[in-house]
Amino acid sequence: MKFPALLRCLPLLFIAIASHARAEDGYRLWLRYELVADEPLRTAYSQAINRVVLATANGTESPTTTAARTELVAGLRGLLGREIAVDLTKSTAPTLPGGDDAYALRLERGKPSQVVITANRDIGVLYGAFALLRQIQTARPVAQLDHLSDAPRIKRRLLNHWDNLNRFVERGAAGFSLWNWFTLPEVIDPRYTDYARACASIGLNGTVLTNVNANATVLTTPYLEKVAALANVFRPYGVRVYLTARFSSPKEIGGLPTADPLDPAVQAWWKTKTAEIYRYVPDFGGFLVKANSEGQPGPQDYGRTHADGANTLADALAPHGGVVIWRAFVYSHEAPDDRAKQAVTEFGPLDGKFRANVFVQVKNGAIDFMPREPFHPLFGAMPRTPLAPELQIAQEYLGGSTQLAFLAPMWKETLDADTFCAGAGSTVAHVIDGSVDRHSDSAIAGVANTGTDRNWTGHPLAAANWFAFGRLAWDHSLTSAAIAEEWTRMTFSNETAVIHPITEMLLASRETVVNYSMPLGLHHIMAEGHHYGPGPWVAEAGRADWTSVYYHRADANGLGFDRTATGSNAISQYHPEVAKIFGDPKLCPEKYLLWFHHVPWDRPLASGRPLWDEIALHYQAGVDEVRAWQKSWNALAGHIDNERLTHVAALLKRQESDACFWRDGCLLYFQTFSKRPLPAGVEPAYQPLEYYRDFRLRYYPGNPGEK
Ligand code: BDP
Repeated sequence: MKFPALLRCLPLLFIAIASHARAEDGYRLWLRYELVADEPLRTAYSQAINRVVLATANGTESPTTTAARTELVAGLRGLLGREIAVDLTKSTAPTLPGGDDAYALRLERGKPSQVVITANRDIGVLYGAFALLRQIQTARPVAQLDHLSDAPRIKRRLLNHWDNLNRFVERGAAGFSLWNWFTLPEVIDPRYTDYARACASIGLNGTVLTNVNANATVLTTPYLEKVAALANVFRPYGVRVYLTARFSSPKEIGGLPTADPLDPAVQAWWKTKTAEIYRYVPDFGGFLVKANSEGQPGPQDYGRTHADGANTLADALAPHGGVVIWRAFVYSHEAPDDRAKQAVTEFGPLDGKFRANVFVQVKNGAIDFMPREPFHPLFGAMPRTPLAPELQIAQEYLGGSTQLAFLAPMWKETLDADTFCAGAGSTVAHVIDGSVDRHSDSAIAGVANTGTDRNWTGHPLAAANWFAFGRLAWDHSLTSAAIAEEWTRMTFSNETAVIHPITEMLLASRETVVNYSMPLGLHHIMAEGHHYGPGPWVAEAGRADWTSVYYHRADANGLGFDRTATGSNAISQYHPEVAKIFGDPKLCPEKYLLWFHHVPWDRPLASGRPLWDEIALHYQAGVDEVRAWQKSWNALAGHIDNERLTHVAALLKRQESDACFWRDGCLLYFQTFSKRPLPAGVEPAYQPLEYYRDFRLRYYPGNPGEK
């Protein structure tokens, strides 16, 4: 090639290199559709799938069947390297069990052989399409395609975005909000479609676009136009839009003198506003409300109850088929009682007082998304009210988008916990899927970890949490291991040398974070404001229950919050079967020990070692585990792309130093009470206590207190 010709090619070459470099930037998430590497398997799939038939109730094209076809054509082209026709037909099969979202796959080994996806509604076909692609992506045997059928256990599977209208994401560490409110509704970022595809691929079917610390502006007409534009993009993917409703909206944007939920003018305002929303978004899901919590307005401002507030909104939504999701995350610094008890105290008596289209949304634990919490006692305490668990995908207290913490094991711990509310086996999962109390509607929410970062979630491995939330929302009986493996295969490779180390790290990671931050039931000992690092010394904050000393209660005698009858008696809020176990320090699982008990420093634990030694060894174990991951991660060189390899390696380095910071800060501080030496095997701190105590971490993303 002559020189000038080469020059002419340079831009092209650059694009080629650039696009290669971007090939594994994480944007495609788990929907990568790379050519199946195992040739015999690819051939077997190619022979089996000559055509895909979408069999729907009426056999006609819709935006949803088009989405399914587009996904299948592109996905199969990538996976099998072939163009495969996707046709539509009217289903003659009987209705599938499992409702609107159910699907069934059938492999018809004729000539040529084909796969038929049957569903009750078009959205089921889309879920079936993603299931077919997932089978191939995870290298399952072809025969499994036959009679593969599924249906979700929970009806409303929602992401909650804590996104502000100025695009700041509260507790979000992966960039700005995905929603570009300023350029909507004219500019439709293709990313909105990819967001909906990602959600649908894991079965999510709703999204609350705005922060629970709500801004009434989103309910004004110009913003409803923007909301409608997003809803239009999401609709073919079965993702319905919900909004947070600021309780004082009738005053703030409605010009009324009050927001009293029993005031007829206020009720009329909500009815008119809701009707307007449905004109823009005919399938609008409903309102999520944080009221009388952390300074947010609410019905109690007018001497009314949470039920009064929720019911006013519920009455406005009912004619349109919408729901209210009312949060139970309430605690008041005026109430002298243990913060862990306040939700049950306030909401328990309201059971039976909510309209039929109201959910009460309950965080997995009674404090606040700690690395480990026992299940929230409200699960099992409100049989007449459908409860929606609120899980946090964003790792507010588990290292944000900087540290690895795969959360499926944490969520499973809550979902599998037995409340005993209707006898043994009344697990949280069965309470929330409606089976224990026979509720016909059910919901689950995950606080999203997405943002404008190219890879959506900041940490390349944090996408596993978005994926895991969707998969568990669909089927809470899936194991963490199965989810981790699926995600790893889809996101990285089907090579054993890749699957094993990554799934091992994922599955261990949450416990590792617990070990180096808040082991043995310690909780809420993080730094104030950003919540990223340690702050066991925090003794003064806006309110007592924002301090750490309120929670760990360290003194010369020991450590931990006595929540038994001799203390706050929070255990009495659990069913007696559960209270018996949590309330007895000998029976209480050690992982919850300091949550429920104040334990002397020298009391021997199960290992025979005294509490102090055990705590110190947990902190050290956390650090050691991160170091072990660094080794196994680095061994992936050559097996995975360099881009993600180096990005995660760098993040793990940071995680190791953060883990040491947690260990050193906490142990030095607690040592001022225990007055005991570090046991053998625990490394001495790098710095004196003052260094950790005085350290100021600036501009941690997502911290609403520091903008
Ligand atoms: C806490 C967060 C705060 C949220 C609050 C909530 O620190 O930013 O607004 O929960 O859930 O975890 O309302």
